[in-house]
Amino acid sequence: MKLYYHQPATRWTEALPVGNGRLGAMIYGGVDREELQLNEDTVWAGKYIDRANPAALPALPEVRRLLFAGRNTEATELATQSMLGIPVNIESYQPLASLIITRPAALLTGYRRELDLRTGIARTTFGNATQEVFASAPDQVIVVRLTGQTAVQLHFEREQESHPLVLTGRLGADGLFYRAEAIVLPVSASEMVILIAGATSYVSPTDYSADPAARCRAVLDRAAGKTYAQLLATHIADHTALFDRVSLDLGSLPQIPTDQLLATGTANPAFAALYFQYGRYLLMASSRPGSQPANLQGIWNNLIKAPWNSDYHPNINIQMNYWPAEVANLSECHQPLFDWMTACVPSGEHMARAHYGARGWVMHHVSDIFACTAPMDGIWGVWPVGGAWLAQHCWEHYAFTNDLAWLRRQGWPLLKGAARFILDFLVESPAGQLVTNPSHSPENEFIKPDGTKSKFTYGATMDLQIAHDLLSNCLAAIVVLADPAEEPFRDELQSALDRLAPLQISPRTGRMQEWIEDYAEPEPGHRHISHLFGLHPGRQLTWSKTPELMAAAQKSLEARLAAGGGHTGWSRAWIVNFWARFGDGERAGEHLRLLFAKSTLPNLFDTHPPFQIDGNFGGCAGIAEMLLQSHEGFLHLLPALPAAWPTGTVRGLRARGGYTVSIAWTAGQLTQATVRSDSARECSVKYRGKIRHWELTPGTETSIFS
Ligand code: FUC
Repeated sequence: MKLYYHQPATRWTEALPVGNGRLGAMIYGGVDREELQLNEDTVWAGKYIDRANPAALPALPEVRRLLFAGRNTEATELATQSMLGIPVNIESYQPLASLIITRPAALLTGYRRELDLRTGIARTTFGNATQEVFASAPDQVIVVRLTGQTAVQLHFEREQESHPLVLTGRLGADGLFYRAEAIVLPVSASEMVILIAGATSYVSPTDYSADPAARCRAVLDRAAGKTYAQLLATHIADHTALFDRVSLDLGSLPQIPTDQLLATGTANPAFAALYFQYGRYLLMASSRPGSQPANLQGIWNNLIKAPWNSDYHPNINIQMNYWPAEVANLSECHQPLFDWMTACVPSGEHMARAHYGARGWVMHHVSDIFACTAPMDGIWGVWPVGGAWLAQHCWEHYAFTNDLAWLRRQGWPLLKGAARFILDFLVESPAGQLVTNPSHSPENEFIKPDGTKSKFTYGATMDLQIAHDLLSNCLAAIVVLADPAEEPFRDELQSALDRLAPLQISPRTGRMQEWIEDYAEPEPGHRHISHLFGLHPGRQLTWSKTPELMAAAQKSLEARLAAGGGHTGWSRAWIVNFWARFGDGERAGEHLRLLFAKSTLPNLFDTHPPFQIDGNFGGCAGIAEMLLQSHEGFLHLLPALPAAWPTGTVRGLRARGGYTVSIAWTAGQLTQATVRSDSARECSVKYRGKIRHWELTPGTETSIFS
């Protein structure tokens, strides 16, 4: 469970990440000049802006009429003029600073740098010098210990400027204040401990009143009162308490450095186990209770203007970040997503009223820590179902944890607000069915029979699947909430669900239709495979309940792949999850290998290109999905095991219903499985087509199939 190298990083994508959810560092492992590139998750330019466009609501009926009449080009023009947020762009998540350590050049003999995923410690050794770095979640500082080194000098750098051990600034004329501060605790002539703190004035999307200096001082004072051994022990206890919940053994890797392994060893099944655990590590490092949710780069960004602003993209990317959270037994790492969603609700309610005259809260395809909920960027931003998709995570969190108190307090208000918006937003189509209008199949384009191209439509398949998912999840939530006051709302949900436009199979191609009409596509290998949402991450499509739609969905995926699909890291990772849900271990495994071979950087970060962390998380979730599924109301063991993984053991995966599951197999055959339930007294388990029922004692591990 280590990444290691025989040379320092020369590029940022070779450096090794540590993080405590809020603070992160990319460690180059330099000898004479070391750089710890630092991030703090609220160092984000911009502020809350009321982006509501007063022209939007008056234009809505006409935009809808034009789209229903097939006048997509005119609808696009009108919506581009009147329905986008003002202004139309957000600003970038930024680096905090870099801590530069200069030391007399040493020989590179015996040089090694490594990241130990199990302990969360990045260690560099050369000659008799060592450097250890970790980001402590309990102590909220980054800790560096240097031994065997003298005449070490430290300074901060930001935007090519050098600063002493306190660096302060402001993100633009009226943006957040930020501060990085380091203190040095000499231990001996050749040993020192450096504590690094970072903070901004950010409190919430609209409150920037915190004092970064006081914040840094508080954590530094507290940490400086502890010895290195105490800081280390607290960190390791915290880190391993999460990390050690799951183990995955798919064999052993050759003892070669990670860059060589990436070049020659990704077909080894044990590489998938390393990638899986790295995904868990990255989620722990970029999303912890109290932090912001993981953005497009987790928390690691060295650019003042990052690709896509390193933002939150709720049309796949931020959701993908959280796909492993529950199944990979890191449920508390999911919490920052919910807190951010809750913080976005006031802005989302305002936008729902202002742009659509609707109740509830809306979110479009771009957001930030300032609760941006407006349609952004361009016409493809007029996609008002991002919040509805995000709300799926609330139901999943409940389904995996059975945490009814959490559902009442936070999950249900989010779900209900998202559903209220969708209920009001749905309109009757000319065919008399409920559809979204306006709508997109995210970022994809179609060709109309008259040869014109458009992105803008009504009732795109993904919207219908998201609406189905949200309304069904709300109905399920109402059952467990058992609150008679929700009965009128339940009726509203049910009648909308009954009237939703159905999913369609193209008579022309036999594929799942991506749009309400059977359009042709200019880019048939498009990276978004949105019309398969109901397969994954949704649960609408399964072989047992919807075999025809499943067969059509499989044809859609095959057509995407035949046209070169899966060329971005996250797209490839989604494909792994799709094949796992189809129960096709061979193709899931094949695309996993392609993810490793084509979309993985030297430090095992996923590349879009460029670096984007969603593929790491999507790949991690896909590996879990190959070993255990639970979306059909039963545990499904080894639903998509590739022949290339003949023997293995996984311990500690989580399943819906509050189960913890361990599975062992040999020569492709299940040899042992155990289930422990939090509270349920029984479970249904499927293996190779047979479902069996088992009685359980809550809190006790029960062997099944043995
Ligand atoms: C969506 C994707 C892009 C990229 C961006 C951050 O817009 O279509 O590929 O991942 O998010």
